[in-house]
Amino acid sequence: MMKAKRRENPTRKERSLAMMKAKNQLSCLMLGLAIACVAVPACGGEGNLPLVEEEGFESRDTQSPQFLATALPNLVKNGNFTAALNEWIPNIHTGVGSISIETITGRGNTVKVNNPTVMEHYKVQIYQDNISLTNGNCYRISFAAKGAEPKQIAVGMGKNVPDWGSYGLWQEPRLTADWKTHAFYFRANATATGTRLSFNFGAANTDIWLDNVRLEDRGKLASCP
Ligand SMILES: [Ca+2]
Repeated sequence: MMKAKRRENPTRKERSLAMMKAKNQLSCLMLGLAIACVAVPACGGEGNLPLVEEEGFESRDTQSPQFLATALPNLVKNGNFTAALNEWIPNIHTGVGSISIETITGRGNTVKVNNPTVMEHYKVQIYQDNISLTNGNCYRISFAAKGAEPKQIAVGMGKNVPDWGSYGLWQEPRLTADWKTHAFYFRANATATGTRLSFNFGAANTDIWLDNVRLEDRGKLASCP
């Protein structure tokens, strides 16, 4: 008798759980595109890993496109360095050190940076300019890298002219001796075309390898992880 009554009259907790579930499902439906569900942790579900900062998760990073309804275009040209350094601009302020292409089994071309001395991050860099940004949109930058020693590099998106002001991205990940993918999200603070996406190695006096640079525009997400 009690059991039958319980089934007909769910407890407050059960009602609350059912409502939360329905709400989440409705949220996902309303969001429509799988990309939106991926980026909203409330959508939950088996396939939707919470995409907070993903530093060091190469397997997750390479899987991430499967969560999207359609693969988003890579705003970075020649991000895999298939065409060597085409589209990229190496910039070594001191004239000491080197930036070159090294071919590695399984990765094809990668960028190899040698920097013998510690200086400011920006003094040894490779960058790509004039990537269009839309004010308020959420962007995801990811790249694979490793260092001969565990050193910090910096990745930024800023103006391509003085005062080099930031468009919302400046991160200083610490590299490891193994290849890892580092991923960060940022919300563009202006609509701009005169941009510079830069990888900065000046503070890392070691050898560093860089590959598979991707920049995706995730659009107007309420939450930019
Ligand atoms: Ca490559």
